[in-house]
Amino acid sequence: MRIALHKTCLSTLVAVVLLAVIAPADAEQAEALYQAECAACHGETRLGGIGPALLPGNLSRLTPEAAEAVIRHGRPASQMPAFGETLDDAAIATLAEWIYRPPVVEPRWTQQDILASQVVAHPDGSLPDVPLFDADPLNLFIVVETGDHHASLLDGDTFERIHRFETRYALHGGPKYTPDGRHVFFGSRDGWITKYDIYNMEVVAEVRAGINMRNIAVSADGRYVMAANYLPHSLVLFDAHNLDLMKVYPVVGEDGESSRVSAVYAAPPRGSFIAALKDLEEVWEIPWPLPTEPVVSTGHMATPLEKRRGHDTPNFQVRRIPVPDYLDDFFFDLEYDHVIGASRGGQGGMVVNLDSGEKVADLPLEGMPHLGSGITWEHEGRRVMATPHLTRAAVSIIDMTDWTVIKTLETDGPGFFMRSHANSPYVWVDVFFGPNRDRVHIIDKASLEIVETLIPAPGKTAAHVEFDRYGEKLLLSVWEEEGAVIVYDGDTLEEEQRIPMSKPSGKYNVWNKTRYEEGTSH
Ligand code: DHE
Repeated sequence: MRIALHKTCLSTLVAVVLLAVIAPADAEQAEALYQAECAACHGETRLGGIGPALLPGNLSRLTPEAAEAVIRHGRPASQMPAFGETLDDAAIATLAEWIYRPPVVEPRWTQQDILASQVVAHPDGSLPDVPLFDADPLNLFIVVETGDHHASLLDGDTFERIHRFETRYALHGGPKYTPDGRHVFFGSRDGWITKYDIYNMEVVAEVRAGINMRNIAVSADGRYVMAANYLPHSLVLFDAHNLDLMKVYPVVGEDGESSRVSAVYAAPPRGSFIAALKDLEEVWEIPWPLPTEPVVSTGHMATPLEKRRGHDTPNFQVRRIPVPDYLDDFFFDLEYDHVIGASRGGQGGMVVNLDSGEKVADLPLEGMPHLGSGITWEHEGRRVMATPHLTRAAVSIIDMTDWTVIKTLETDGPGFFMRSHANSPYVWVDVFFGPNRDRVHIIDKASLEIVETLIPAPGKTAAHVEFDRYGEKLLLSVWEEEGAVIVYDGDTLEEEQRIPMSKPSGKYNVWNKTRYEEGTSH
């Protein structure tokens, strides 16, 4: 299996450049230091333990300078101690440099490792079925706080914090709810899947699916969880009840070449998981069993299917859909007929029909469209989709009936996340990168113009919005260590409340996610 340590983000690139200029540390000395000071928590082979994995691919979000600071000062609200008083500067620098080096022995994560990692604190069905709080269980928000690796459960009507709990290190991607909204699954970059019982405010089960994971998806009936990994090159299927391992899918092409998985999503109208692959020109579709009895109603997206669409692939088997390019970042139309993908080079996109496998359109989108953040709405009788770009100060708006770009809006810098709600007249897009990262643009869905630019906290990154179930109020993150979540009125755009949080990233409303509401991520 080919294990590639791909450098996809800026901080990793910085790490690589620094490695080239720092005098190489003595490997043996570094290894000995690591074993003496770090291995007890981070694992003898750097795969992680109480602490996160310390491998180059897992450290892509951390600059070497930040790694040095963490070693020196520790991490507040975690078990990471400050080594500044026991190690001298040279030893700290040696360790900080060494953890970005690829390990001599290729890291492995086998089926046995997955099985051995599973912890079931409260077996499914063992906790009470009634929420321990009064809030509307369908209007709750989960807020991920990446500063000190916690998550908060917020009442979506009063915005009071109901519970705050520790999460695994570096959660990434949206947490995924069961259709009744009772349970939520989190995925961490280190491969951990955590199942949390919202009603009882308890972590009920955990399992580690891989070493470097992208994201997870939950089937529309809430019975299965699929994990997408970069390392190893695999998809891993679990029974959602207690996170029991069901199947490991090595991601290998017909020619034997293996691939990282870009991401996996549930496609409820197809009754299947759809995974895009980063190093193979294929999309994989893996069907889950069609329900034999009515499922809990969760809006139009979970209507039980009567028959499989476009194929007769047996349950849990892989249907390979060849595509004309590698898919990095992608999105679906409302019916899940098409996948809209960005090409690996980030200089364009394409639309592929998931039934026929044919490319139906090219998208002339330069500057790394961030299609994973795309949203859609109805505009003058047509469905349009909009996407920010990661390397271009623009938002592109596309007519989904003929896949033409109907408008390119200039912004104050490249953005990361877009959000709206079926009941809101506005789309919110952040300016995530560059000097204007404290700005958020508000686009009018009817005129397709930017009508307002907010600066909620001057000099501080403002990003990622999520609406409440009614589309009336919304939450925006001040994405800083000593940050906050701001509550806005969705119509007047007035700030109503500021809740202090530790580098809050994504916010996820139970109703919007379980109903697959328009304007939010799924
Ligand atoms: Fe993400 C979602 C990929 C960097 C924060 N990000 C996703 C998803 C994908 C993705 C495929 C959808 C998964 C899902 O929700 O199930 N992200 C990538 C990248 O390829 C990229 C550019 C590089 C990488 O390092 O992986 C990347 N992402 C980042 C960040 O740097 C962010 C800003 C900070 C962080 O915590 O890593 C970041 N990504 C997020 C968040 C979501 C996300 C908060 C969920 C958004 C949502 O609203 O659903």
